[in-house]
Amino acid sequence: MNIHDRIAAQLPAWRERVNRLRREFGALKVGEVTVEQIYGGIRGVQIQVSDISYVDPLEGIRLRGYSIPEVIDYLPKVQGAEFPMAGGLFYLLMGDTLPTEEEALEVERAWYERSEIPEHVYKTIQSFPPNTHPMTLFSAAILALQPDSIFARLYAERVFSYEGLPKSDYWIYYLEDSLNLTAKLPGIASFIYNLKYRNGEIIPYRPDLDWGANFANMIGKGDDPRYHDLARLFLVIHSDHEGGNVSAHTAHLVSSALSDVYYSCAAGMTGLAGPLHGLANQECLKWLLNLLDHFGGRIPEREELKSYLNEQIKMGRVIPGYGHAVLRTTDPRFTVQFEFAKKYLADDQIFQLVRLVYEVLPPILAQTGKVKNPWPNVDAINGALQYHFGVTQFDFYTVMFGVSRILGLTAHIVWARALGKPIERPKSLTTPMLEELTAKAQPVPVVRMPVMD
Ligand code: CMX
Repeated sequence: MNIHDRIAAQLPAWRERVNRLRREFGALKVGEVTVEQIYGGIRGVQIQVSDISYVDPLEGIRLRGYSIPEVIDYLPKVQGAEFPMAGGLFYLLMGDTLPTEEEALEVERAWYERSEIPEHVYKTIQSFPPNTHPMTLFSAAILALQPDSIFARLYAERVFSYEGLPKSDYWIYYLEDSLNLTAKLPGIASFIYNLKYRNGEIIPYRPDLDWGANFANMIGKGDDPRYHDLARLFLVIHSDHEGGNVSAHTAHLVSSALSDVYYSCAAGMTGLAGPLHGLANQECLKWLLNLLDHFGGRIPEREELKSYLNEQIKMGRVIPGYGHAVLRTTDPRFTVQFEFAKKYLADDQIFQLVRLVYEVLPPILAQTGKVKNPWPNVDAINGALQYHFGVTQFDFYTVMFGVSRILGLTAHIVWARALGKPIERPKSLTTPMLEELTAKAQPVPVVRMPVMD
């Protein structure tokens, strides 16, 4: 069944489930909000529903209910590959069903057919100054595709016309836009890479390669099947991390105004470009290289590293790649890449450093008593792997993250339209209002629990 029909088949049941909850339990309270949460990044406040994925604090991400190892195990793979095709993952995220090999290949074929990039997009990218960050180019290229939005065109033409555009059909055009956009991402990302760091060539999208392998091929890694597999792994594991992270939440919010897929994903990408979110993977490799430099290009002894890290923490430095707003364990996306590295690049110096930091840093972070999650997140290893395979330009890593993350963002926003979600509009308060409220209350300070080793 193709992806459109798969969603259409699921929709009546999903709509009924959501409608029943709203109809029968609309006034039921789900939680409460504290003053600390209002000022503290609305952390932990349950403000939305995401059925695409869920981050369990102790288990990590589940994509449509499947853990990272399950996703890698169950999704179809091309012959000889260790990791799945992104087409199958896209089908799973969108269609809420594990695809057959044929269904995954159908997405891959649709991507190939839609992969041609309009000339003006290349020109847009080329028009920026040479020192522009690749994430700016990537976001701008997505916006440059916006004039092709089918949803935006049909909405403008039909919504106030006699013919009309039923709200219940919006998702169909969002899905079309999503397929059109995701099909072009390997080409856009690789053009940015080739323009900034290689010879500026445009390598055509090949019908005999899957989406991830095409990306690898188009950045000049045509002769490296192991990197093709790493690209597949990278592009599958970064695709989604439930609905509340900055990029997913932003794209969802923007699309709630019926801004199309291009506007919404470009907005999500500008959020991903922040150092506390997607940019952390470039920061992390920079940090590892500086660390190596600090020790004169050698792997430090365990005790040396310990005292260096203790000093950094005492100075209030944030160590990139460690900690998480939701996770309270080692990120399974770190683990799967760690296993890959142990198998294929155990002797790599940067990987050895990653390994040593992983052994030494968590107890130090835990001893601070304030870091809620002392364990590595996915960014603690991403860069080390790319670096090993010659993708050494670390300001490109967030673009790769973005290529993958848009698979998740589009699934969120297609389903938001399919379930008829309205425009988001939370209410804000003023500080005097809170002061007035607290004037009548007993003090209730937040108690910070020390994190145990
Ligand atoms: N190194 C040093 N201190 C850290 C730390 C780290 N890696 N992670 C958290 N802390 C500190 C915070 O700075 C904060 O200190 P203050 O109270 O003095 O401001 C304290 O510990 C409490 O923070 P937290 O509640 O544990 O973490 P948050 O939820 O506020 O922030 C995150 C989460 C990821 C932004 C933070 O851990 C961090 O900055 N990590 C490094 C950057 C990084 O790896 N980002 C990638 C995130 C991955 C993703 O987006 O999926």
